Amino acid sequence: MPMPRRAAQAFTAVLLAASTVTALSHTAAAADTLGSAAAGKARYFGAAVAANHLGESAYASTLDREFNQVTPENEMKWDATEGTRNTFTFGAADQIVSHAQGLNMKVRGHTLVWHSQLPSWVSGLAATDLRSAMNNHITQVMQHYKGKIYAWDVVNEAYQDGSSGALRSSPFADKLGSGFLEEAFRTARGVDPNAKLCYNDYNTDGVNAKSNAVYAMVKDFKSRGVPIDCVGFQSHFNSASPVPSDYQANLQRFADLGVDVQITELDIEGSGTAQANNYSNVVKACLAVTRCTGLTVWGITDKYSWRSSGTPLLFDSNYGKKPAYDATLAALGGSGTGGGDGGGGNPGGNASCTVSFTRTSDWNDGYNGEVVVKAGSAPINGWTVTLTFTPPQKVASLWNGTAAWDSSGNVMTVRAASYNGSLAAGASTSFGFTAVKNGNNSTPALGACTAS
Ligand code: 9MR
Repeated sequence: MPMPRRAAQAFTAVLLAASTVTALSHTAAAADTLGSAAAGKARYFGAAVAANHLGESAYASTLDREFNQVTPENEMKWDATEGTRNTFTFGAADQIVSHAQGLNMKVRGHTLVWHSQLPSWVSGLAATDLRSAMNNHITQVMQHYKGKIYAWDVVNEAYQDGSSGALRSSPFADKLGSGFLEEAFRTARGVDPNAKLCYNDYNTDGVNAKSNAVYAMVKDFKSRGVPIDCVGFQSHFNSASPVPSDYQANLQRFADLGVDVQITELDIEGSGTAQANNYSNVVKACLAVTRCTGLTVWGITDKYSWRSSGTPLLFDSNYGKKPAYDATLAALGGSGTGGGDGGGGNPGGNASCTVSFTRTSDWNDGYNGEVVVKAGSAPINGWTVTLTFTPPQKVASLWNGTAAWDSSGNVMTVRAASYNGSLAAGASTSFGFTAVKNGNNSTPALGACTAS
């Protein structure tokens, strides 16, 4: 039950006597971020980053806190680096690289040879000229970043979707034939022998005609000594393109060819428990494959996702951690989200819950909030709810739940208390808190409920 209003007011008055009101708990365990948890499993956990958002403090602080690898989302592509022939512009990409280097984050170079985001001057060239333009582009860009990039997507998305197993039509394939792939990789090795050289594609995440074609290419390269070190699986998932049931087996068969594999552009449309479970499965598949060396999500916040309306990422538009975040951290063996299901998932597989928020009382510089948690159509053993507060608002006390705070001090993750986590199907419980407004009267953003 909520604290009686009079008691809450008295409590608040005491707190206000002190000059600063601090939040309940900021305890940080060792592996309580994606990057540190992944490092504990000898992996990296990265994000695609856009240079033009680095000046936004919540964006940068989330990046800096959670991730230990970055991929420039657009800044290293051909149109960004060589829009005019032999005039190279690296400003935006340099910004990302120096940000990453300052924090010891790995950088994946994306991408050297791709049919998309290709300036029209390239598409207009005849074969001989195109070959020298391609090799010059690879050489100049890799030279500029030599020693700073752990892996390059040397060639991106060269194969067709569907059952043909053929190369897609592109200026490179059409004019140079399939040999352009080999040539690109050989040129790249000559420029920076220490960078890992990767092939990267989408719709190759399960065993299918397209991934079979990539598999055959890698096998051929390996047998003939053409340099290739890694294969990136983009892993853009939604209901039309779900996480394949043979995802892990597919990663493993590539690894067995003697290349590393990485999840390079992970995003999964959806929300709540379903999205969380999908993320968890992807992470577990990577961890189960020894040569799966890391995962990169294709963006930090849903706000800036290339498919924002599908809310495919781990942080919501206010940088609040989503259930998918908690599930990803748990699958990585992280400990920041507390007890929960210990990463084991819920036994029934269909546990779910919903939440609603009410301001039960309100006064000059404070209010009491109540969150009702209701189990879905199956019984649940625990629940987690995230509330994001607008600073300088602070929570002064909480009852009927256990709170943990993120490092910004604005995102409160509440788990069930020892006595109100188990709910019968359709049953409800509630927790409450007293917030001190500190001049800001916003209502906190309520995240989805995660059940276990
Ligand atoms: O996220 C990128 C988006 O901002 C660009 O507009 C788009 C242009 O093609 O590219 C997006 O990134 C793509 C990546 O470079 C390659 N794989 C598919 C990604 C999503 O479209």
